Amino acid sequence: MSNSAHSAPLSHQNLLWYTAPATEWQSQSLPIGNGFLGAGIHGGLASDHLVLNEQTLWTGGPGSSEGYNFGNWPQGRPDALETVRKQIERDGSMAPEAVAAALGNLAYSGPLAKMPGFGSYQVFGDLHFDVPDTDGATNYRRYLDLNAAVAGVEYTNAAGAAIRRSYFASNPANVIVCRFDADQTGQISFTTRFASPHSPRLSVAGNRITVTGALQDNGLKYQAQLHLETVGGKVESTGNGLNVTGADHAVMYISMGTNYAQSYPEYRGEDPHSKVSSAVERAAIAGYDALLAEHQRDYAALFDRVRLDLGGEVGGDASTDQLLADYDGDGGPQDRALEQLFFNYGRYLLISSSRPGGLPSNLQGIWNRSTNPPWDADWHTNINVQMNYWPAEITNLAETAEPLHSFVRNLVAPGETTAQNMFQTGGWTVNQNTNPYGFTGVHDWATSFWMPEANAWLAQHLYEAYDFNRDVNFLREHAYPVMKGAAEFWLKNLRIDPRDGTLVASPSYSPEQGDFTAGAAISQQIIGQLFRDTVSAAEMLGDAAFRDRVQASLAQLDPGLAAGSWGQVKEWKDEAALDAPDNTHRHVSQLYALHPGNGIEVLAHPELAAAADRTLTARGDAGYGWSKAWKINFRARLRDGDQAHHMLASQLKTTVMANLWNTHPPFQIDGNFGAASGIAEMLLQSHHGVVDILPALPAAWRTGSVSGLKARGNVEVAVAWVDGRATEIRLKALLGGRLAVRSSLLAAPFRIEDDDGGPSVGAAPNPDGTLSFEAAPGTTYVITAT
Ligand code: FUC
Repeated sequence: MSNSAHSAPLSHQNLLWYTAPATEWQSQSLPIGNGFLGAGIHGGLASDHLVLNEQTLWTGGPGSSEGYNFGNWPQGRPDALETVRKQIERDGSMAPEAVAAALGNLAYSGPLAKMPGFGSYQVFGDLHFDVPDTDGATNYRRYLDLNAAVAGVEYTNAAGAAIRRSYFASNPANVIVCRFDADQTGQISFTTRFASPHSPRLSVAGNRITVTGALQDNGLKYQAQLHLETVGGKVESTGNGLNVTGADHAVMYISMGTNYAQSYPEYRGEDPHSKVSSAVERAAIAGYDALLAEHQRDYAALFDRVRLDLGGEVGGDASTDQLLADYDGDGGPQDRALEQLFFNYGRYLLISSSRPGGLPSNLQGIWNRSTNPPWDADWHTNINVQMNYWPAEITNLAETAEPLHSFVRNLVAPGETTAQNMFQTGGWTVNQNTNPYGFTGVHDWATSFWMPEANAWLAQHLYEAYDFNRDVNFLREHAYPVMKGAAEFWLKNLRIDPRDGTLVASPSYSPEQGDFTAGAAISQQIIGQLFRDTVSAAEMLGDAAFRDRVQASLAQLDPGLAAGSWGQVKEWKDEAALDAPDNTHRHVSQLYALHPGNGIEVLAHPELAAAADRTLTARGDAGYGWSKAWKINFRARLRDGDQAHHMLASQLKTTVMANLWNTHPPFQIDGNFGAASGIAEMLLQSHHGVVDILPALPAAWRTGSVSGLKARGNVEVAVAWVDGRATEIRLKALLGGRLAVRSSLLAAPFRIEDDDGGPSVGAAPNPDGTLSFEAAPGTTYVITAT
């Protein structure tokens, strides 16, 4: 990769900044996070405000005052499922309300009521820093620096001192660090004020504030500690906070914890006190500079792996809200700058909300200001939590997917009980949405309660992780048990369809519209994906007996890929009235096989690609933020760069807020991650055994470069392009073995050599235009035009 392709100043590319304090949390606050602890920073002058979060602070679950049964049916309903299946077989379909009456948890509550004991993600509290004498402040700026993972506020006070507040969330130290300083002595004065809806006890001892309590609903214990260090001035207790007057600078170390543990069935672990105490104590001993250096090493080790240059450049001194307001998609270098920033921000948000040992990133990552957040800020499993993890592997952040993998492994035990309770079969399953307490059963909301295919959709993430890293140990220990349990469930829960003798799921529901039927496209495609992946995995691991069983069912499975009357991919097996060209529903479930599945091979099956294109065109650009983000990925997989870019532009123009959070509306983080994935998929794909370079490059991205993306097979990819054509491709074969690559660069004379200038590997392209060669482990191959 020519380094000159990366000459754009990264600081410019990677800064969100504003000229006024945030006046609203969801659209303006700036998030920091270490995968466990988070803060939404407002940057107010007279009172700065941090909305504090700890990702395990959830109501519901065992011990909930509302009662809790993991969503399982309280009494056995031995005939319920069979009755629904027979009725669907007889009538062809069944209304969602009728199915919910038979299979939902209506026994617990009325229509649209929340499932008792499901709980919701809770804000930890609001920390304010009240600052005296801020009148007359000038040169105000607040920012979030994605290169450093540090947020800050800067201004000049009336005395002419330059004041700086810096905030970061350190993963290794498990603390949020706040530092206030100035370029003159004695200028730092403030009073802390902590408020929480959970009625904690607040105590102050020396320079330490301790916040302790237990959630009223489920008794979950929580604690926060803030430790203050100052130089100069004086510190006094206010009884429930600390007051600093005339200091030269002040540093605060904040840690939070609960006694939640991800362990079925109790979900309780140690009292948080000692973990929280030792985090702040160690941080105070280490001090600000050492913590910052450690934080930046930790963060850069992930963030710096990928660099994207789309030719972005900010003319003048436009702040981020200005960039967004100016954006029209065709606006040249400044629009490219926003697109780069949006991609980098997606990676920043994933690193900040999902780190090994924690829970997966939820509908809001880890950021939440409410006790009653939208959709409980839970994990929706009919696309949303999956979308959060689409960028993890391809943008070289495999570590961030660990929380999802262990979360899914932890769903197996409760999911086995649900499989028994509701389906009377083995294996495991989970439905439409889940919480940190193993909720694998069902709600009662007719149009969004049923999704047993979520077990397979989640298992796909573990297999994909293997496909990227090719670590057979990971496959054996982590992925395969989850996949096998999901496959066992489906082997027992498919029925022979009297219409054509294929195997179908029933009842089957295409999120979140229409009637229940048998064999809707999404059910069939997801189960087909699971079965194909399981066959490959079983093959690899020598589980021949299971491989044969799955293979036999796969041969009989309806693949869910039929073309309909207007050339679309049919959403339902019997074409329904809703499957019409004017249906613009946000879920495009019938294209699961295009993305994130790999059941539609666009180059090998142009007729399927055309049907997918027809479907997508009919669905249009409408939709909430996440839906637009999905469409970037679909269009990328269809190798249609201009349409993919059009959807990215549509998202940036309509469903992105000033702080660049995606909005559904309201704030929902999946669209941030879906867009980062979509941008990566425009530049690199590898889902059909070929490392496909620039498969969907839009005209708007004429010249640019990207490095550090990952392809399946454990290959790190860099590419530079000029005028829409790749000029240099670098493939680092971390594992080695047979590699196949596709690029327009291979259509003209080219050279391929290893990066030591070793001899050309020199193979001629295959008849299909791809190039394959045997890669040596750890070697980088450079392909250039001659
Ligand atoms: C799915 C979507 C909704 C929303 C919710 C959290 O059910 O259909 O639009 O995103 O998840």
